[in-house]
Amino acid sequence: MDNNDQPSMDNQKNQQLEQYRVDHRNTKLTTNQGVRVTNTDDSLKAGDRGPTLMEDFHFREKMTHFDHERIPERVVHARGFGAHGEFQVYEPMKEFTKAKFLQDPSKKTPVFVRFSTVVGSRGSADTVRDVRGFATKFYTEDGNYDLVANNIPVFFIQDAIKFPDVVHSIKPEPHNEIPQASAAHDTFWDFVVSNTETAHMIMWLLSDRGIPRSYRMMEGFGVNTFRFVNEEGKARFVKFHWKPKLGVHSLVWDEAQKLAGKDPDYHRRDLWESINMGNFPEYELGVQMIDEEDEFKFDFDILDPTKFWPEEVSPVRLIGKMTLNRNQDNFFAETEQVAFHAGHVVPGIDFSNDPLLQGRLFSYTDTQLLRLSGPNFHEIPINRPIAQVNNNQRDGFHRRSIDRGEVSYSPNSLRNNSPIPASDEDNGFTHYAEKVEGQKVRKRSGSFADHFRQATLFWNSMSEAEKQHIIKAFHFEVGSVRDKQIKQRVVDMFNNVDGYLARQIAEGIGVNPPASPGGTGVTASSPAVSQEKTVKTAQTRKVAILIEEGFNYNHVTEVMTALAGAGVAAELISEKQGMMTGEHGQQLEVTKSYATTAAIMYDALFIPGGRMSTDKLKGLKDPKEFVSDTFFHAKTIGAVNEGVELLTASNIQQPMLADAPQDGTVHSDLGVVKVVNAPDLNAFNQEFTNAIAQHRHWMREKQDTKISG
Ligand code: HDE
Repeated sequence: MDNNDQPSMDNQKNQQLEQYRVDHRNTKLTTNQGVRVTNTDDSLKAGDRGPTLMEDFHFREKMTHFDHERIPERVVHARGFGAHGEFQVYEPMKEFTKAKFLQDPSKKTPVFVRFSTVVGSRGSADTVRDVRGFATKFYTEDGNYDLVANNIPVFFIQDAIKFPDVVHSIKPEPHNEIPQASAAHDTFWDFVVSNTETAHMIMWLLSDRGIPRSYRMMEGFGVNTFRFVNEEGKARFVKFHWKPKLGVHSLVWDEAQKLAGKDPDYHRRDLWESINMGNFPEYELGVQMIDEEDEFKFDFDILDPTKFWPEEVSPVRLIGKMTLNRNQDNFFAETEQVAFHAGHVVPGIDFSNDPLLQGRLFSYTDTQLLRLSGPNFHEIPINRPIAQVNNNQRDGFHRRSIDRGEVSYSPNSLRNNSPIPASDEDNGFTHYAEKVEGQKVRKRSGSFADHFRQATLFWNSMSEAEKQHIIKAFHFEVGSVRDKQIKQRVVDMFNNVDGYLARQIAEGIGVNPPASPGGTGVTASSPAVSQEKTVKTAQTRKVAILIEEGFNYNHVTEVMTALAGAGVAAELISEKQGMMTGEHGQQLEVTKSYATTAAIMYDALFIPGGRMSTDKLKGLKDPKEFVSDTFFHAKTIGAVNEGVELLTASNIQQPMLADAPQDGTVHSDLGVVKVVNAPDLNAFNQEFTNAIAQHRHWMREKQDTKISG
């Protein structure tokens, strides 16, 4: 689908972008100088078999532009995907901040969001285990505000000066550029065991958070501590959150790995298609606030970026909602050229002394100067504020604005000192006048010394299934390390978090269990960090329906109608694409074949009845793989009448699949929903949709399941 067919949203940013959009339909080909070109397939030659002539300006220009059309990728977060949207606050936040975009509930602030992975290069796969970036640019009337967030609330390190080190260690190793987009290698784990402050973030990264199901089902966290400042100049410490309306959901590791091969664009495709279908992703903006007077009341330092503020200690107040409702028109112009900066704040939002944040305030513009070539990238359409820009900055590569007049300095008398410094009445930015004093020291605060207690808190908060996933992730990540002493040191380091965890890690990676019982003694948990109790809905999920000639048409159409009613999309899959005839002659079009899709692309599987169809399905390899993959990935499976036989025919020996349901009653066991000879499918549809809403049936992973031949 072409974006030009999408409804455009009527906001100031969109109107501004409209001036730059170009639609080349029904136009004549020209050079960049606007000269019409008659032929672009043959270069100008001296004789039709002769050499190309230097004077072929069209050839030279076309080739030169091509030769220069790549720019450096981001040093981290290179792979990303963007979308436009709008933000609305729920109620005035005047008491806490003077930020204008947080005052008027009737006002929609345009936003552009870029989601990303951190480690992989621009062409790497979407579903790798990694932190996800979640950067939002708010085009406010007071200038651009960027909330440059991640989907994990804590960071690897406490001081920005270590950022080059941690990034060098996790990126592909420099001698052979292996492995791509992965933390599973020696240099990273060497860094981890040499820097115990990484322990907490590692727990999050190796949890299900590291492999999200969708950008639409991911939280965002500002990580660093900022300040809200109100009209009276009163400040409060603040942490920012994005909470997805669809809940927080993840893939399973096997699925994530297979997807990386079958569909490396899985997450960007999911976002693009959802927006095109009108399933606009929504996220609520949440804030945690701590009064300045309470700065030292916690058993962690609120400026330490390796700590989160547990929601049970500091509740999250939901203050507004963001809706992503328009896909970008051009990936390079928008997603690639957008430049975010944790230091882009507006009056009412200010910084804290968090030493990670302080370093970020330098790094973003610095890297963008190279990546976007010079100091004028704020003039690139996607980066332009909707607020007016007036200053005495001039010249530089690619200057677009034509600044008039002889004056480009301040103060001046020739232009009445314009542009005139803004006053409080103009809502000019005044830095929060925090009192600071101290000696210059290259030192870490003693209040940052505890590296393990919140890691234990996180571990305690995990459900049994989530804990098992973390252990398995350690087995893969650290199991991929070659150096045995690093492996041993991982076990010993994580013994500080939890003894059981460390013993389980040791068991899978061929090193000794820890020598001491381990743990921090923390027994508390923070239920909000577990995904177990997140929002559960079937909305926007995708179901695979397997059919062959002679399928039961009524089953398919009834189930598809019921699913559509619950906001679930379904796709028909068969050995071949094209029209497929049901047992009573009705036809349906199959759009996906086994060659073009796989079970990992869906949230659930449905097999309708039909004698001929089922017999054919039972004789093919791919449908059985659909059953076993869907089963092992703990996703919902539904089958009706003869369709039930495909479950038995798969190579999984499991009563849940094999048991024949009694006539007419719906049989549902850990997300395997079956019915035979029911008068209608109402009860089945209800149960099937409820099961899809569960996202996964993790208890299935605990079952003793055998595989035959
Ligand atoms: Fe970034 N980060 N970062 N970061 N970061 C960049 O800026 C940096 C950190 C985040 O979609 C870079 O333009 C330092 C935390 C996102 O364009 C760079 C430190 C968080 C994105 C940079 C951090 C983030 C970036 C690379 C301190 C979560 C992608 C390209 C140790 C709150 C933005 C660029 C996009 C990108 C530096 C830590 C989020 C090099 C020095 C913590 C989402 O400037």
